[in-house]
Amino acid sequence: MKFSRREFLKSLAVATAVASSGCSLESGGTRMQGPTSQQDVEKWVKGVCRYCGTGCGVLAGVNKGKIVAVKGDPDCAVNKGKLCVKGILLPKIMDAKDRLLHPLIKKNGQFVRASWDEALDLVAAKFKEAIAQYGPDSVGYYGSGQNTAEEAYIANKLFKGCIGTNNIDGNPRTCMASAVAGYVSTFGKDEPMGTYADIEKADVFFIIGSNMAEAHPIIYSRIVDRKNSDPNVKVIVADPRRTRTADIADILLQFIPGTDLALLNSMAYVLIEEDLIDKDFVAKHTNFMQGEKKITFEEYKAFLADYSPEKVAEITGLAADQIRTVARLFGAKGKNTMSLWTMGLNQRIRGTWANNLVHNLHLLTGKICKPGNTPFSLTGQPSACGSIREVGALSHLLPAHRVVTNPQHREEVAKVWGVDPAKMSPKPGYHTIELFRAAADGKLKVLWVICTNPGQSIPNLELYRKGMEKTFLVVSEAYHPTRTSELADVVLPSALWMEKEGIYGNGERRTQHIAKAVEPPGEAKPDVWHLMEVAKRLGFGNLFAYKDNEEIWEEYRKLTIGTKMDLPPYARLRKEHGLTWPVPDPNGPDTYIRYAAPWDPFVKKEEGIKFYGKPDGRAVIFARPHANPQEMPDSEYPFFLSTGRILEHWHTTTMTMNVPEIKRAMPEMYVEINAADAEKLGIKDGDYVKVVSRRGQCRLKAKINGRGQPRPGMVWVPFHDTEISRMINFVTIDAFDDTSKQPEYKICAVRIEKA
Ligand SMILES: Nc1nc2c(c(=O)[nH]1)N[C@H]1C(S)=C(S)[C@@H](COP(=O)(O)OP(=O)(O)OC[C@H]3O[C@@H](n4cnc5c(=O)[nH]c(N)nc54)[C@H](O)[C@@H]3O)O[C@H]1N2
Ligand SMILES: Nc1nc2c(c(=O)[nH]1)N[C@H]1C(S)=C(S)[C@@H](COP(=O)(O)OP(=O)(O)OC[C@H]3O[C@@H](n4cnc5c(=O)[nH]c(N)nc54)[C@H](O)[C@@H]3O)O[C@H]1N2
Ligand code: SF4
Ligand SMILES: [Mo]
Repeated sequence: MKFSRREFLKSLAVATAVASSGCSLESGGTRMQGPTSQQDVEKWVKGVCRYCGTGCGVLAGVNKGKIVAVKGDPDCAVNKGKLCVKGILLPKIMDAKDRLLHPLIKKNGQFVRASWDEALDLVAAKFKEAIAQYGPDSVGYYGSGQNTAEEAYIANKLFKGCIGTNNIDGNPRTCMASAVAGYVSTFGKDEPMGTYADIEKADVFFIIGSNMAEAHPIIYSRIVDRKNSDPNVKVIVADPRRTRTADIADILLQFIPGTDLALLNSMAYVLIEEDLIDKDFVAKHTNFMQGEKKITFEEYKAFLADYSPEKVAEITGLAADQIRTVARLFGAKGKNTMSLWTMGLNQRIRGTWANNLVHNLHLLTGKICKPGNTPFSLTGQPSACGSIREVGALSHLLPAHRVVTNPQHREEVAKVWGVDPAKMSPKPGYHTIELFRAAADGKLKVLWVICTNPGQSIPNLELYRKGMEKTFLVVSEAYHPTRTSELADVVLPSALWMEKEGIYGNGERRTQHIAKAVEPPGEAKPDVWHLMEVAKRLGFGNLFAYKDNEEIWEEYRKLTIGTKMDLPPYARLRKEHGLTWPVPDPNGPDTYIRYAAPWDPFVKKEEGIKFYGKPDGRAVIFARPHANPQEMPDSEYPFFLSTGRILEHWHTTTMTMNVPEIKRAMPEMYVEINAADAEKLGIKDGDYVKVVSRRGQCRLKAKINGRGQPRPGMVWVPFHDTEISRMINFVTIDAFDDTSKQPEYKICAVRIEKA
């Protein structure tokens, strides 16, 4: 099947939005020019797109101190000059009328303008007061995969090193935590072994729980190009909802939500039954485990007996033949297979296990650590890897994949930070749901939120918004009001993308530098400055006496040396167009594939492949049973609700609703209903309906046969809308995965009522 450029553009919904914005589309399809003609540009400044984890390199065109155009960086290996609609329209987010220009303090329920000193003194006083009265664990921090690495590093050092609390978590908990737990449990180390360059080498794509056509459009465009280049390339899409991504699928597995684990185990069953496994690889490079217990291959095989395609057909709603066909494609000898997944697997109470089971398929077939063969978890935010997973800015982590519970790790970090290791807490801090629950329970006295909007994006909002109101809430934001800043006691104006310098690390281990191109408006300042000014006022000024971002980075880089996550020097990042770590020789090459010679500098030629994250160098194939989601449909709440995103918008839309072309194209969110269900309920496209759960409700327009089509019994809502009556997180559930602590945004039970 050939998929034309025209169809591709249609599938991305870029054509309409871009046409109305006056941008021009070149023949390359996604290669577009910014809103202004190039003659108006005085200089082009190198950066990275502000939005998704794809990490497209950009060049920002500056004229008279403003960013007037953005184009794809032709020298960035990720996108080679291409950008999607959000990237191209970035200049429009900069001068929006709701940019916050000066600090605000809430007095008697009203925000009033304050000076920086007044605001920062108040923040520091509240921190001091709470710490003195209730101890360091009465304060907390909630950060973001959209922070720069420097920002996250400084926050981590301030809270974990100086204040002495591990209550520092962030939105990657809602996003990547299950991927982290999956990589760490299977391979002993976080982050993918492959890179995007595997796309051009793969013959079979297994895309599960990812709508990359809308969420990672440039990666998707590379898969479209690969498919067009070779008629033998096969694409399998596994998603309970038919999405734009499925437009290029040879096989679409539209199973019952939450049944992935059964499907993945059944694929393993078929691989073994049909002798599609690589026995040599399995013997040399893997162990089998059930929980903490080592098991034999025979015991693993016995575990899989419950997952014959016939049995799993019943669980998943698929046909047994479909499962066999997909397993055969996945395991085909001599073919390269790449799996890609995102939130459909991660945002689940069995998210970690679902990740393990994808890794299993690659380990059983030996389709791993070779070009085109890789289990690749797509990262959502532009620097969830670079700033959170690598910097260790979650409540259980320390820099360079260290953990707070390990005394040696604390000691190593304390030494570089210049703090007393005895002051660092050995106990993991509150993870996201615990953090907001502690606020609701009155245990958390002060919470600082930077570069994220939890007042809209965390689940079960009714409860947690009340918590945010109760606690002393400090919000560093570029825009105001947002659904979080409206609940704040102090709002600090932040410099936005390219109004400050910083490092982002994308989903393929690529570290990239964003240069400062323009001054921030009004009194807005970089978040790193907010943090260091408060650190000074708390008496830690001597530990934060950095001259510039480069000094912060070089201190952090010390913590990566010798960890096999060695990061490159700042000076090099400024000049080059991204490097994929490890880069152990500061002037040497970057790393295409980890754990494998000849690419990984830590694996000897004679070793071939070595999973060095594990003491015995072997990865784990886990026996993990299928289990139902937390909340299953019943007679009162008969539908599965799932939630996610659409191409045009970014999360809570503080940025994308400021782009007139996008706002016009997508002004309001909706609920997708399967056509047969809608007919039964007497609902027509465009009718308003209520989506009601045990926790709350929304009133939304019904969308039938739109760009996403859920299977019968399932409805789907984008979480972008800021109007209270359409904010779907009043409806979602706050159940979370035991291991990763990631919430189950993808599944809860609802009923649909006519409204
Ligand atoms: N345009 C745009 N792009 C973005 C973002 C954005 O806001 N806007 N955000 C970025 C971020 S932070 C993230 S995390 C990524 C997310 O990227 P994705 O995960 O690709 O996007 P989602 O729409 O959240 O969910 C993906 C799919 O999961 C499916 N799904 C639901 N339930 C199940 C299930 O039980 N099993 C399986 N297998 N699939 C299921 C949904 O039907 C949906 O199509 O996108 C990134 N890119
Ligand atoms: N129902 C449902 N809910 C979800 C999800 C889902 O699939 N379904 N997905 C979850 C996932 S994967 C994610 S990643 C989260 C994302 O959720 P959030 O992180 O809460 O959403 P964003 O809109 O990205 O918030 C970023 C905020 O930072 C501000 N900002 C932008 N640049 C800067 C800056 O340089 N400095 C500062 N200080 N502020 C800045 C923006 O204006 C915006 O308010 O949502 C989660 N919530
Ligand atoms: S694919 Fe992602 S990183 Fe690339 S331009 Fe679009 S939003 Fe930006
Ligand atoms: Mo995310």
